[in-house]
Amino acid sequence: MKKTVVLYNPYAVFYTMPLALIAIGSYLDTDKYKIEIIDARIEKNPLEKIKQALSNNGICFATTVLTGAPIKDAQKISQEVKKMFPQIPVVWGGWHPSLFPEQTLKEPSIDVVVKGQGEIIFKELLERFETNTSLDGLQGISYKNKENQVVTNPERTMVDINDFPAFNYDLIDVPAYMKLSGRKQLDYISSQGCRFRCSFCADPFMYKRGWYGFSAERMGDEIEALWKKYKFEHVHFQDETFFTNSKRVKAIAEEFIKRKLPISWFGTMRADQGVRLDEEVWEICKKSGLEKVMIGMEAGSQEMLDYIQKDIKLHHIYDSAAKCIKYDIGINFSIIIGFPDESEQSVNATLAMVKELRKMSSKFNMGIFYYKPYPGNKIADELTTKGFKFATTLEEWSDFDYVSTKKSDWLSETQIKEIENFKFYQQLAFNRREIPVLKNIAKWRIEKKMYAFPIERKLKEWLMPTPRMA
Ligand code: B12
Ligand code: SF4
Repeated sequence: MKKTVVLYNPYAVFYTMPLALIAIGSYLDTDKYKIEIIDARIEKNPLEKIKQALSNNGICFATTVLTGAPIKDAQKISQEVKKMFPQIPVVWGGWHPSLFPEQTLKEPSIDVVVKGQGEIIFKELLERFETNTSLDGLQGISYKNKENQVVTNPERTMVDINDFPAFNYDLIDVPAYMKLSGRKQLDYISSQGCRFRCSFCADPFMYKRGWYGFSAERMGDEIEALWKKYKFEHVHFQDETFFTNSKRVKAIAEEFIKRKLPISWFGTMRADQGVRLDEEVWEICKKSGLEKVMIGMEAGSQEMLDYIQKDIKLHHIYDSAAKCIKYDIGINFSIIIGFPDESEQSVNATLAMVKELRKMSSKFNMGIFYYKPYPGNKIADELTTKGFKFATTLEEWSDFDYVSTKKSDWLSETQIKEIENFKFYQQLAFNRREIPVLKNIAKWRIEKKMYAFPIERKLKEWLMPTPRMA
């Protein structure tokens, strides 16, 4: 009889497909295991489903955990599972536990933490559970031994993701995600890791600046087969840096064209990558359906870009924006304000650049976030030596909110108030679907920095409250 492995996705506000769980589930032998992905965003009563699944020869309960609110849900569910099935091991994997394995294991219900790329480690872990063998020496995990002491095994080196089988999307209810996200979209991850070294980002710690991407041919085969099955209209590449290898990008676009796939697609791009991309590649990408890219602009002052080791120049951002306009491609820019000791001039320069970019195209959107120190990088190390106190428990990390508008350690209340007004009015001023008279008032407000009596803002917020992100 097959053993049941439950893979749990904690509650979150967006409906992206649970790719991490699909990745580790697809690597397991389905002749040996019944794999049940249970997603709190989809199931009405996830705990009941978990109970039913684990009652059927359950061998392991595993969950993927991002920092912030998902911790709360994952912790609560792990405690319930441990209460119901004390003999079944509880495993945590993903970004948060990989960065904080020892802290995570302080939670009594968690037995094992898988660090970094999980496919091979998880398969080997299950084999140890099945044969009831000690976890001694299993690379890439931290765990509690029989004496309840935390043991940290050596790290595992990342392997080429081309060695892994195709994602088995049958493990999830694909149409349910499409319905909830409001678009017939397929989430797909074509590469893992990132070669860059931005000093605020956890990726260099997680994947040690390694990067592997699927071959274009493999992606052509997989995406065509998936399209025949699900007839999606858009592919959202969830990679950290999709445009890392321009030859690969060109070949992928050619695969889509060759197979006549009637799809649009989205990918993540660094501003310098956009500048290095040949005109021919831009053209082919557009022809193959490239609809939008996401560019981590981060800051609008060279001083800050250098401080965060973004390794780009301001003109790269404008030059990539110009290319996107030329080929009628949208951009979601991501901006971070309030880095440690960031000067008022730097903050103002960033806001001014956001305004300039917004004026360039109605297809440009701006996501403006406040810097929140997060370990696993150079800035955090520097802050630690200066005495900055990071969260030390799962409970504290579960309250961590990357997108909070309430607090920033390096911005005054007045600055935050102005930035919040700016965020609201730049949306209103440049969104295509807004009422013209409101757009004009908003343009005047951001130009003059006149944010007194923000009645339009209050009205909009009352009519359309924004959902909390974490
Ligand atoms: C999709 C996504 C989301 C989805 C989450 C979907 C879900 N499952 O619930 C949504 C939109 C909800 C989301 C939200 C956020 N996200 Co997000 N997100 C991503 C994204 C783009 C893709 C994740 C993914 O599926 N990757 C593909 C899989 C295959 O890779 P993986 O996750 O690394 O998984 C591998 C290993 O980690 C491991 N593994 C993972 N889980 C498990 C579980 C087990 C049991 C095992 C054994 C192994 C294992 O094995 C996997 C295969 O090798 C990543 C960037 C990226 N490319 O990874 C950012 C990323 C994870 N997000 C990030 C951030 C900052 C956020 C937000 C804070 C953004 C914001 N401003 O709001 C929020 C907040 C999260 C929250 N607190 O609610 C950061 C890191 C966050 C962190 N430290 O936890 C990332 C890395 C982006 C970045 N570079 O900054 N996100
Ligand atoms: S911010 Fe982007 S480019 Fe920089 S290290 Fe992180 S994933 Fe790579």
